[in-house]
Amino acid sequence: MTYFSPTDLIINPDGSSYHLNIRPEQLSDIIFMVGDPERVEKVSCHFDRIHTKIHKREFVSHFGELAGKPIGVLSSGIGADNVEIVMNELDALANIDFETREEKSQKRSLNLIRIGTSGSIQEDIPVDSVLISEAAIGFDNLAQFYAFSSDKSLPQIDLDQFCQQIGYPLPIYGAKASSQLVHLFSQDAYFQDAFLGTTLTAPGFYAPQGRTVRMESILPNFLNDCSETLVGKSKITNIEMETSAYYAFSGVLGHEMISLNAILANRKTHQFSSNPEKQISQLIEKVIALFS
Ligand code: R1P
Ligand code: URA
Repeated sequence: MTYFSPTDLIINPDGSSYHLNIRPEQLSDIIFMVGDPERVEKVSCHFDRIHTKIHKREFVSHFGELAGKPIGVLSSGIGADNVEIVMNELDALANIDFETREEKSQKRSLNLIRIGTSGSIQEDIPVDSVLISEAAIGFDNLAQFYAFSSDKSLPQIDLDQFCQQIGYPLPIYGAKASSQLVHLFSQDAYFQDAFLGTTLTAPGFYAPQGRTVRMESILPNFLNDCSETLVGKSKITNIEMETSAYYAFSGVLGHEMISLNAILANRKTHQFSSNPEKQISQLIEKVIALFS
């Protein structure tokens, strides 16, 4: 069995993981993932009981029970780089024995549900709608640090044609949602109006999402290029900042992951939601209803 040293897998003196501060026995199999630390309470207020609250940096987690099942919610803060920390530590909590620092022989698979926000890049996906990401395209550079990025046995998205046509000198990778969670959500009455789409994960909010405020982008046609160029037979539907990393790491580590997006902006029509808090609350309520 592989041994993970105290500098590869850092465990705090209280037996918790380095950044998340969660101890293995506190982890639930179902965890709602949010970006904003303040969103954690907006989710956990729907639990039947909360028994654990943890807070370190942007990583806030609450664990409790919902409909008789252990349940959790955890914030990652903004960005794929945070997701890299979150996924490594969640998986370690599930699949590494913190006493022996060795991988467990029996693997545990977590069900992770991102309740996030995003901007649409297609005119017909309006502000205040909900979008389920079936697949994600990562413009962040995380995957290239991991050997799995060249593993052809993993679910792949064929990006060759997209990369050729778009012609950007950027490393791009693709990853897919858990098909069983896509089935669960897309068949559910609460999600019957939701769009299914292909999400672009950007390594920033402004130029990497085609926004120009005072600094010019090197890619002035970014939004049009991305909204018109086909990925296989699909068009990219929306942009946010975490999903590709979640899908890539979940796929490799054997966890089930789905990313749900409250669409707050439509970049084609230049509209922004008049009540973003209401949209995210409504999405939270739908997710909670499905698990109740
Ligand atoms: C940017 O405002 C943030 O909002 C989106 C993006 O992915 C990014 O994290 O998601 P959350 O609302 O879940 O944070
Ligand atoms: N989150 C993003 O990352 N982009 C948007 O346009 C809206 C929310």
